[in-house]
This record gives sequence, structure tokens and C-alpha cells, in this order.
Amino acid sequence: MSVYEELSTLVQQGRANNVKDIIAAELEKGTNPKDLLQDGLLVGMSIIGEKFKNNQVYVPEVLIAARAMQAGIDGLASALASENMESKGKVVLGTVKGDLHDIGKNLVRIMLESKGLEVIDLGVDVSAEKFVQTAIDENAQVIACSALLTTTMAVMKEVVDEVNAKGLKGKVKVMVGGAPVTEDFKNKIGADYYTADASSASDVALQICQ
Ligand code: B1M
Repeated sequence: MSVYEELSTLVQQGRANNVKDIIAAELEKGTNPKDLLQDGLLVGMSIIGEKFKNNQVYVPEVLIAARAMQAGIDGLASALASENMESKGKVVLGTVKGDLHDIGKNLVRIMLESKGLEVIDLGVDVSAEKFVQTAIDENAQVIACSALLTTTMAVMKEVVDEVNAKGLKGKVKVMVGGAPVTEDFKNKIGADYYTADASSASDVALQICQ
């Protein structure tokens, strides 16, 4: 079994401590952190997601798998982040109101920070008003919204509306992402950018801030 298969299996089994130990050992050996993420942790989480959809596992199993995944991401964070500490811009990030999924959002944060961007992470269940007020207070160039539920995607439109209502259209860019979000949806709600993954999100945010 390769180390990637092993990580995938351990995520599915929710064995956070083992995930943490393997990540530390692999980083020590010089294994590429992005490969550990893409080919190990994310594969395991995606298998759990499929099983969840097919009622083969339930919320408790998904939660412990999510904790193991998060332990892996925490272990990878400093390896994924660059050493460049000078802030290249400011991003307000969060998972939208009604939505508690934060693993993808946390990945986005790591990638944004790895590009030298300052991130104000509002966590989960964030209202449109909170996103926009924080962007005003912090003088941020970007609001980055994550949603994992088809029922919470609509809050992204509220964020766009709030940005417009405060006269910030064009000044603060709204980026959207998360599994159910698409380019088409972004166009429908009038957001500025959609990206499919955390890495592309950080590329786009950096372009906006430069
Ligand atoms: Co939830 N859940 N969940 N869940 N859960 C999904 C999303 C679901 C697709 C599962 C399924 O049915 N197959 C389904 C949504 C269906 C839908 O709306 N169409 C679902 C459901 C229904 C629910 C509940 C309603 C279940 C229930 O209670 N009956 C409930 C809702 C709670 C709530 O939010 N109010 C719920 C709860 C949970 C847990 C708490 C158990 C747990 C979350 C733990 C946590 O986040 N701390 C959980 C999990 C783990 C999942 C799955 C299995 C995995 C999500 C994940 O973390 N993926 C998920 C199934 C799946 O996605 N396969 C599922 C890994 C993560 C790295 O990917 O977040 O997609 P993701 O991020 C990606 C990209 O999307 C992108 O970058 C990342 C990759 O680089 N990205 C962005 C994300 N945000 C971005 C922002 C950007 C750009 C890119 O720009 C700003």
C-alpha cells in the first residue's frame, strides 16, 4: 500500500493521530505536501463523501473522518505556506450563513496565506452583513465565500447585493467557491470570480490584490 493509499484509508477510518504522524514523517522525508493533500487526504474524504451520499456511512463517521482530514491539513499548513510574510493584500473569508462545512474553507485560507495574502477568517455561518462590514472595517480588497450546500449558496447572492448596497461594487471583489458552486451560478448572482479549488482561489485573489 502506498503512503497515499494509507492516508486515504486512515482518513476514512477517522484515525487523526495516525494521519498526523504519517504527515510529519513524510514531510521529514521530503515528500511533496501537495501530493499528500491531493492524492491522500482528499481522496479519503471524497470516498467518505460518496459513502455518505449512498447512506453507507452517517454523520458521526463523516465527522470523525473530517477531524482526521483537518489534522492532516493542520500538519501540512506550514509546509504549504510560503515564508513570505509581507502582506500582499487582505481577504475576508468565511463559510456562508447556515453552512457549517469548513474544511475546504480552511484549505482556501492556507493557500491564500501561502501567497502572502492576509486573511481575516470569519469561520462558518457568516451572514452577508458580517462579510461586508468586516471588509469595510478592515479595508479588504476581496470577500471570499465558501458554500457546500445547495441550500446555502443563495447567501452568496445576498453578499453581492450587500456589496452593491454599500456602494462597493468594483472596489471589493466577491469570490465564490465550494462543491455546488459553478461559473454559471457566479454569473447568475453577479459575483466577480468563481474558482473550483483552493489553489486557483489563491491565484485569483493575488491577481486582484496586485
Ligand atoms: Co456535509 N454535506 N452535511 N458534512 N459533507 C456534503 C457537502 C454533501 C455533498 C454530502 C452528500 O450528500 N454527498 C451534502 C450536501 C448536499 C447538497 O447540498 N447538495 C451534505 C449534507 C446534506 C450535510 C448535512 C445537511 C447532513 C445532515 O445533517 N443531514 C449537514 C449540514 C450541516 C450544515 O452545514 N448546516 C452536513 C454536515 C456535515 C458534517 C458536520 C458531518 C461534516 C462537515 C465537517 C466540517 O466541515 N468541519 C460534513 C462533511 C465532511 C461533508 C463531505 C463528506 C465532505 C466535505 C469536505 O470537507 N470535503 C461532503 C461530501 C463531499 O463533498 N464529497 C458533504 C473536502 C473539502 C476539501 O472539499 O469543501 O468541497 P470542499 O472544498 C474544495 C472545493 O469545493 C473548493 O476548494 C476545496 C478544494 O481545494 N472550495 C473553494 C471550497 N470553498 C471554496 C471557496 C473558494 C474557492 C474554492 O473561493 C472563495
